[in-house]
Amino acid sequence: MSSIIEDLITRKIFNNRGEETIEVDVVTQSGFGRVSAPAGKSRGKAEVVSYPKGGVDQALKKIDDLIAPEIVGLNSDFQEEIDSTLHEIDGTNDFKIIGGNTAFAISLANAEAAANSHGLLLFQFLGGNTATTLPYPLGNVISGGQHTRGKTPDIQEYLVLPYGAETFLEAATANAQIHKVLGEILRKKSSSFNGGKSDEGAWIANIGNLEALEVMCDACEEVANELSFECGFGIDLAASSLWREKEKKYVYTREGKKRDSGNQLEYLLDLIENYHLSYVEDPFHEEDFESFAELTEKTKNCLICGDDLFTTNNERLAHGIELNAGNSIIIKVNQIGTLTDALETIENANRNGFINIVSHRSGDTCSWHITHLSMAFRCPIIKTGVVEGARIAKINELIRIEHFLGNRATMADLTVF
Ligand code: 2PG
Ligand code: MG
Repeated sequence: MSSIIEDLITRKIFNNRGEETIEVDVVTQSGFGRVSAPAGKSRGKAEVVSYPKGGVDQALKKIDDLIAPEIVGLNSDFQEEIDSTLHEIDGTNDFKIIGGNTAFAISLANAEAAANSHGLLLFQFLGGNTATTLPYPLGNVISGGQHTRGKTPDIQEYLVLPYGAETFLEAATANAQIHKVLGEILRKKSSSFNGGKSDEGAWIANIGNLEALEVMCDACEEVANELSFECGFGIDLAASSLWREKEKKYVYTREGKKRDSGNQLEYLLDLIENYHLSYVEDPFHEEDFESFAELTEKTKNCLICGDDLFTTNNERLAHGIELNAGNSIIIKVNQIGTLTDALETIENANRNGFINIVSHRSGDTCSWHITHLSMAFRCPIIKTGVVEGARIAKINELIRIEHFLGNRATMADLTVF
């Protein structure tokens, strides 16, 4: 059994939006790993650069010319060495030479190849025998903002979080049912609703921000009563996309309102209280750590989560921890590049009581690897949609893991609610 890397095989494939993306196979003497990279639409400014100039084609060329000669022959068991080699080859602090998505695909495919070389599943290899806790699925069911066009809510995502479920399968069932019930409610509500869905499989409907929250309440209550457990919900405002720096205001086009930071804070406090929100992601723009801190201080039993704010970057998280800016963080490995970089951030979050939420991207493939990361690194929540192929690939993988673990499987502890 050997984990020595024999080959890197690369190709261009497509994500769920039909955009080109990179796929990497890492072949060891006795194992194999395959990973393709996701893509964001509402991207944080501090994210690493996805591809070098010239896009996926250039990234593939860089692998052949620069990366494969350095990586082939190394031992895939030593993830940190693989990842630091990628940093050395690139030489910049934002992966602009080889591309963050190139680093992401090689780094994760390497981890899978190492696991496979040892005859282990990825989550067992990275997390050991005690990695038996499944995350709760946080799933987008109504889309708005930059993920849609036309007359839709200003808020980018309305998400369900069935934190009362006792198994992952129950939780996934609740999310799928809420999605279905919402579709029925929206159909009855408006004759213009045509069943359209966003990249993430969430409904696209001609409704306002508050109206969307009302229908979320109704659908969650109906399904919670039917299944006899609590189903919470929340929102991702992706507020950087609402923020106009010149005016220093959040512009809500659909609502016809503008809010300065103070008004935004009041608005959010009202929403959290009136709709009992369990989750609020990116409530302020990506440089406003102070407002994140104020909102966190003034709310209870609600996750205040930084996505564009932190961009999985440990330095940005460290700043957030200092200020108490939030209590949870979105982990998207391709925002930072390698598994080692992401793990550093995850561990820092854990040490400081921030909840880690491993996440898909709006542009994604059927790669299921983030599910194994959520298990291995004990992340209590995974944000990965409810329906649509790239989302279902991940949901189904967690159902398989739960089945595989049998009575050793437990659900994460979400005592925050
Ligand atoms: C987000 C994500 C995923 P994107 O803002 O959380 O839902 O969107 O992948 O477009 O950055
Ligand atoms: Mg987000």
